[in-house]
Amino acid sequence: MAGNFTFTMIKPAAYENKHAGKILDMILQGGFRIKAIKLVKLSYEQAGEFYGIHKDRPFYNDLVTFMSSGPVLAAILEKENAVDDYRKLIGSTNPADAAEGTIRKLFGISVQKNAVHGSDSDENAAIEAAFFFSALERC
Ligand code: RTP
Ligand code: MG
Repeated sequence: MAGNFTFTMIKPAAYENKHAGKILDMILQGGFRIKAIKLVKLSYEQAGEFYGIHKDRPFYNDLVTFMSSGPVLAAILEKENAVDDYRKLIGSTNPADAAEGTIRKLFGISVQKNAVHGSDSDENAAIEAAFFFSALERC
């Protein structure tokens, strides 16, 4: 059965460019409920741990450097079928390939600066949510 939550981060460029309010509005209008949220400045080491699954990929160092370059707005989002529905709302990894009206199409400026992260499975949503939030911080 599909899980009922996913994890997202508004990435440093989108936050810096003042898109967080518009992105959160799209998330809420898309039927997701915010169950936890906070602004976090990751260290290089913390971002590296979060993206450990990509450590052998050529873009790993650039990705970790970028994700630790400024604050990210991290959140747990609740909805039926949350992981798949959120990936539909954000669109393809490369904003140039993302469907019209998706978050990455509207606010992404490159493959790296693609506005938001979204978990790719229920298992990773649980791991990623626990990386950022304690039980006390989750509604
Ligand atoms: P995310 O994890 O951020 O939601 O993105 P995703 O599943 O769509 O993409 P993934 O394959 O997990 O890659 C994680 C992030 O790494 C950056 N990336 N750069 N330069 C490149 O070729 C490249 N490929 C991926 C992207 O910022 C992507 O979101
Ligand atoms: Mg991914």
